[in-house]
Amino acid sequence: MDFPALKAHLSAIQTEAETKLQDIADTKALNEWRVLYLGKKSEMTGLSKQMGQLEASEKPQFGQSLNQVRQALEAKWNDKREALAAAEQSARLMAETIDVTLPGRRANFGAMHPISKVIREIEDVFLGMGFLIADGPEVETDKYNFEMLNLPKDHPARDMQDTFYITEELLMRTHTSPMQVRTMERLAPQVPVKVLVPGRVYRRDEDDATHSHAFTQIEGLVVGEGIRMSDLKGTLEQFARALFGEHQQVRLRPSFFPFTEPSAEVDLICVQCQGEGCRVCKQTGWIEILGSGMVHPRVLDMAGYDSSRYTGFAFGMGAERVAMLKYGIPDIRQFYQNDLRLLSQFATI
Ligand code: 2U9
Repeated sequence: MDFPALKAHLSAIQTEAETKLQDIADTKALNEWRVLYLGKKSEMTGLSKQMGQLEASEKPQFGQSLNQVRQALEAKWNDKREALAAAEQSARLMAETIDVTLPGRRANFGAMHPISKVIREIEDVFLGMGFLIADGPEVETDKYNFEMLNLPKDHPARDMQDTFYITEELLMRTHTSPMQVRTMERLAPQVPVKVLVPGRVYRRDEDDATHSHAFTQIEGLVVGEGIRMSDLKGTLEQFARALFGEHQQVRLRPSFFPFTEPSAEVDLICVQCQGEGCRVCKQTGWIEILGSGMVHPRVLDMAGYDSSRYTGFAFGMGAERVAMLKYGIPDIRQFYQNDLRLLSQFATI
């Protein structure tokens, strides 16, 4: 090729390169463009190799033209690169835009289970009266679950029909009382003993609306010098008023438990009809909520408290029963089904 032909070729390359550059819309295509028009194997590099064919006087001129075109294309490439980078950045910013005026999405908070709620509330009442709270094993020994509570070997409560046995000696506790025994043993001969024991207990019962083979008991025990039945009544009255309202009264009815003597069932004024008489209280105006009594002297002696010097009272209740009465829940099984429609009603926020 002679000088004019080479110059024409160079100009054609420049025109083509500039036209193609206009249509480029992304970085990848821009890089390919650079390789094609400015790279080692580009037509322009090919042209510079043909410079040898020119006259000596033409060479510098053509060399200058080559440089000008190369610089011009480099400059355009650079402008395009900056323009593309700016466009890509603003596209990214648009895509990441957050509308800070949108209302927040409410998090799905859990709620405390009604049984836990009742336990906490009752714990608070007794903590306020100076009780300590204790918990202990659900798998117990025959000794602590029965023997130490004056339930001798032939007692019907020990029957296979009523108790989940693991071995002859080990069983699922049928009440939380073993923990009161353990607390007495730990503290003896120190007085007073004032302890509240909430916890899960197990009985071989048929499940129905008011019974469960596993439920939650809350038991209390006070031991000291001069502890009397009136202390029992006053303490339980305090509890009843804190949970069910200042108007509450407690009524004691004679009963029997092997570990207390005398024993009493404790009634409250019906929470449904306030004593008028309704279906809940079977028209009596009262509902049973606790069992209680003065600790049997044999139980005190076995646990290390001289029964000729010390006396005590004890009581027990089912947390489920308290929750059923307090929240108007008609069936104990609802506590264990974990239906969110029930549970969410106990949310505090
Ligand atoms: C010791 C001494 C005495 C705890 C007591 C009851 C009466 C009672 C039941 C109520 C409903 C259990 O949940 S329930 O089925 N409890 O009636 N419990 S006196 O007496 C004790 C405990 C421990 C050392």
